[in-house]
Parts: sequence; structure tokens; C-alpha cells
Amino acid sequence: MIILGSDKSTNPVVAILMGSASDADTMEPARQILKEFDVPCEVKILSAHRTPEQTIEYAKTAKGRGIKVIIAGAGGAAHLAGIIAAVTTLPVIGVPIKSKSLNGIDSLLSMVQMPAGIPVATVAIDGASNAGLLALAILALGSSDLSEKLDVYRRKMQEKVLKSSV
Ligand code: RP5
Repeated sequence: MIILGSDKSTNPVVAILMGSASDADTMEPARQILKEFDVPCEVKILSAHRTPEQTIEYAKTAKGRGIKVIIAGAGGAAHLAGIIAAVTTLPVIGVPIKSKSLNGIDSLLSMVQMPAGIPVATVAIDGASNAGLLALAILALGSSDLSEKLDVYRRKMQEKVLKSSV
């Protein structure tokens, strides 16, 4: 089960937001990958539809609190990433959550089809792991240490794939 809240020891630089507690397990891989790279994050449930005012307030103040990247997961009419991106210039990564009725196609299209001017970097349906990695790649632009860690991660992945073919 996902741990809500933030890493108490350091100020969070990534926010992992989701529209409902029912998204938590799907979003957990994002938190895990950030933890693996020792990047502090905070995890919150905020909904574009059910808590619109709190969501907008959070997004408007995120940059001032030291957040560098926002990951937002939501399902169905998934406006969370879009409404966040509308009120902040921080990079926003959207994770479309697989929905019961339309298998996440609704979530995907709601996120990926943002009109020009307000970008949301949308990953695959349930692609929380890649959202975490993309957040790391953005942060690595300003950190040679993190950049090197990402190179090591890739090399290990390559080795694993090559080993699995013999
Ligand atoms: C969205 O509605 C959430 O992101 C979730 O994926 C979906 C269903 O939410 P619940 O009805 O399970 O709370 O806002």
C-alpha cells in the first residue's frame, strides 16, 4: 500500500498526486522509483472534480515550496494533470489510470489531448514507473549525480535483458 505524506527528513522535490485513494496501488511504482534514487517526494490525494479548490491551491503554491516536478495520476474523465498544469509552469507528468468502464482509454485521451499552450507529459495507461523515471530525467538536467545514477540504471537494465536471452 502506498505511503501518503512526505519524506520527513528532506524537503520533497517531486509531488505524486492522485485523484482517489483507489489510484494508490497503481501510483506506488512512481514513489518506489523515486525512493530507489533517494529523491524525496510527497504523495497526496487531490481531485480535479471533488476537491477543485484545494487542487488549484496546491498546484499554485507547489513551486514556492520547492517542488520541481508534479506527477498526477487519475482515471475516467481525468482532468487532474490538466488543471494542475493550467496553474503552474512546473513540468507535469500525467499517469492515465485504467478505468473500469473503458479500460483507461478515457483517462488516456483526457490527459494526452491537452490543447496547445498547456502541456502534460502523458505516460502509458498505469505507467507510474515511467512517470517516476521521467521526473528523475528532468531533475537530472540539474544534477550530474542523478544523471550518472540514471546511466547506471539503464546499464543494469540492459545487462538484465541481455542475460535473459541466453
Ligand atoms: C478519478 O476517478 C480517480 O482518479 C479515480 O481513478 C477514479 C475513480 O475514483 P473512485 O470513485 O474510485 O474514488 O477521479
